[in-house]
Amino acid sequence: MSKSLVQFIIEEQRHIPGATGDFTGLLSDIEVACKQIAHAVNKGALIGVLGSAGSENVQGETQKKLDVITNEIFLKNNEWAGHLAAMASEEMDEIYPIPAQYPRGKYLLTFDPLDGSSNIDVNISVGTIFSILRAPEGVTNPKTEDFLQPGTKQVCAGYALYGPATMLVITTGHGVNGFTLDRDIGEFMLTHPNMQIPADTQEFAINMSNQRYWEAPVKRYIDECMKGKDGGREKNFNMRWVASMVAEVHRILTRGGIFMYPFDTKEAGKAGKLRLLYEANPMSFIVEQAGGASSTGRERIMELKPSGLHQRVPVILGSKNEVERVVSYHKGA
Ligand code: P6P
Repeated sequence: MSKSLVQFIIEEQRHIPGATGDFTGLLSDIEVACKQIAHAVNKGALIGVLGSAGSENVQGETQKKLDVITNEIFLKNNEWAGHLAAMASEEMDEIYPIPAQYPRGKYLLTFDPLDGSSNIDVNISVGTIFSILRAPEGVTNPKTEDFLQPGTKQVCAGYALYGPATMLVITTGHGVNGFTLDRDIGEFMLTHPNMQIPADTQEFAINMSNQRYWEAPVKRYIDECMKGKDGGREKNFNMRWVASMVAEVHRILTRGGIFMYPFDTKEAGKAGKLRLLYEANPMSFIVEQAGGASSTGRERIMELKPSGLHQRVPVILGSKNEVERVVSYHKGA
């Protein structure tokens, strides 16, 4: 019988000097939220949760009913236990301070409750992404700027993938471990210990329809992948694009690959599509902990000082040797 997530977290906690169980409690609350989201996503049309909510989020994107429902699930499961001082979500303009009727704790939680939700109505895998930061010392009434910490300050990052199997993948800075939901007992069980990304790959993931908007280094890299051995690379490449970052990252953790949502000139003022605090940073922490790399093309994503709660950044992550090749093309440009 493999280890449950709860047992794994408690055993992990023993490595953390001075651990009070606070962090373990927070991760357990997040786990329950992901189980409830898995249920809602799995039921889909049967419980009338598909389709548009008829509203827009801070990103100006039309919200799906499940965007709103899953955001509520995350808030309700994580606001009451006293582990958090505040939360921030892709689906909310402002931060969410823990309501006065609940105790406050020392952590901050950022999350994208349903990433890739444009896929939900066509039954393609979607996911939840979360990141845990410490509130600045002594801060019990956090402001937005208390969330604006570089990715290197994360104490934990993870995602839930609602696919053929529901999985939870997490890192606390000691490697990456994957758990599969056993619906018969309602527990996430350790099935993918110590996940590692191969340093090399033959698979790239990018939205090719944006090709005319890319910068020269990205155009060069993708052109070489497309030409393979006929264009100077030592191998031929395959392409994937699920339009669900969680699914792409999980594939890369499982068999290698490079995922790119680079800077493009498609919309003025948008540095990229993906959000730093609750997409790029948590996924970068996980990828780096699995031996991969994650860059904007010019800088290590985890070292960026965030300028805003919903800041977007270019993302190039995955197999170390391919990410480093793309970075070298940017240096040479
Ligand atoms: P496009 C989903 O909306 C998301 O944020 C990521 O999960 C995904 O990788 C990307 O956007 C897809 O973007 O432009 O291909 O729809």
